[in-house]
Amino acid sequence: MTLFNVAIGMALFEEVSKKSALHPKPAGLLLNYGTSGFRTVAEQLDHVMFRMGLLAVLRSKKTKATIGVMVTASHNPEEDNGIKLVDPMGEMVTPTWEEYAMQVANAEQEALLTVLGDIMKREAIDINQGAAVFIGRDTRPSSESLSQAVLDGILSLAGHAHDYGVLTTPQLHFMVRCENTQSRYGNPTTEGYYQKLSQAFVQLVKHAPNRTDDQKHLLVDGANGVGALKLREMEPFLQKELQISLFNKGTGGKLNFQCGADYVKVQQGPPLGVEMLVGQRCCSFDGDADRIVYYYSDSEGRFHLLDGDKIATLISTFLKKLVTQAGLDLQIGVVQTAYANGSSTRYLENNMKVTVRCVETGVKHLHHAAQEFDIGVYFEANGHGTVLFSESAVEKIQQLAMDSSTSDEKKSAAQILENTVNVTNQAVGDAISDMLLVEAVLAVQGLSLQQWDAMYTDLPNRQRKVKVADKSVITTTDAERRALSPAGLQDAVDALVKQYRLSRAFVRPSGTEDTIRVYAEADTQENTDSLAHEVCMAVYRLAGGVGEEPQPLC
Ligand code: G16
Repeated sequence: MTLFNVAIGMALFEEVSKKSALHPKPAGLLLNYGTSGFRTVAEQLDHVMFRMGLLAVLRSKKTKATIGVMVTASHNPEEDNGIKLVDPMGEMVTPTWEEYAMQVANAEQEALLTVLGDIMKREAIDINQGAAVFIGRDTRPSSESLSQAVLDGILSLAGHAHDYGVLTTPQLHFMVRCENTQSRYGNPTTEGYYQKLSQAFVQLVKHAPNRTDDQKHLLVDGANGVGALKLREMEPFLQKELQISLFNKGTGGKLNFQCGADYVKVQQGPPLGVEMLVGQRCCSFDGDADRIVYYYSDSEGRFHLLDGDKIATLISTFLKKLVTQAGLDLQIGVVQTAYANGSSTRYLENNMKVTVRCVETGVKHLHHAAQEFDIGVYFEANGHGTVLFSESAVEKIQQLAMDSSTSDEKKSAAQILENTVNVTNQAVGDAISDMLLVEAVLAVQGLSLQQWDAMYTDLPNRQRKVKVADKSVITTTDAERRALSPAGLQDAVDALVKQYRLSRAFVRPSGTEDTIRVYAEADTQENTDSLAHEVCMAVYRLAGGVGEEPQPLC
């Protein structure tokens, strides 16, 4: 290092030291970089935000690319908040840097500069390298001041910041990807996002010219979050090809409270505030619009949920048909987690004959696994997912779409595939993009919601939570399908599962909430609920349950 560099480094670190005193860390507070970043009550996060601003600058210097920082706690209640770091292609930050994030966030005040210096040394970061960071935030009351703390962190290390203000999480991921591909992926503006996705959507629905107004009509529950705002902004770009009735717009109700994708998925019932008619197509976003689930109620008042598994099945079936019709040699794979309904996995493997992989919970794991296919469809059952098209797959599709010597049938399939690529936010799961994709797939195939639902029948399933003193006592293996500790827990789960037909259950610590999650499925809802309750009791007894014992569902 030259003397000049040392001088610059010292001046910067002096500034960091001065500014970090304005964002002090509560002594002894330790936080985990969980499934999707740091997440806890907003009051505990100011120092984390400032420090993630610093880390984002280092990551930007290291990658020589623009990095993203999103202030959101997604599906969590309004009083929580959190932060997600976004890598250059719009994907979640790489695991080594999650480790650094924890070291930086958890360093006591006086140790912060040493920790930063160590990371710079280990990663051979050049202090003179420029740095750029994009910031976005959701609509939580705490998000504005927390994103200001991120900005302070970036500026104190002399990084260049572009603060987009309120954005959906997937929009921020999109901006980062656009910027780092020199706009080949799209323009890094909200308008660029609306234009790219809606143009592709409008092209796709041209293949379904006779859609009625009813078929164009969709009810959307915005979870009282940013998705509602952004969907309103996007509507004019859709040229009336989608007519949206928007509920839970954030004008009165509380974020994610009795509404939104997580609520609908877990409760297996409609959100508050949506006026559904029999058979009407409805969907719910979550608080930062990175998840979506569909649903309707039938003439007997029964609620039907079409979750991430059903979305993955719909999309992969569509893609497989098109790839075959186009005569392209592209391998399609579907990536799921342990939460995937057993029926969906069986349908994909046995009927659709596509490769299915199961990975740990967390988009970062799914995204990575999906990259191994020419076309990788990944969805968590909770509605978080997207489709990844490899560069060579996109090239083959584009060439065929322009090939004047090919048959009309092949060309048309390739053109539909090309627009499918463009309507998809390949950076990350995106409720708005997924909604447009599902709407287009239904339209092009002339499928009703009921026909989609009938592709396979979900096994009854139940998700529950158990509060324990220390969630880290539960560790898991085999894509979180088996518990390694505490001793005896997995044996207890195995013994319970054996008592039911078509049954399966697992337990895992949540990476976004302070709780243990329990999943069960079996032949009937009654048996599923009974199994889920017994597994909750086993967790409570063997993993240090606190508070009231889990109660059976009535
Ligand atoms: C985040 C992750 C998802 C994960 C969910 C729940 O979603 O991005 O991949 O499924 O948390 O994780 P856990 O069960 O570990 O709490 P979101 O929408 O909250 O960002």
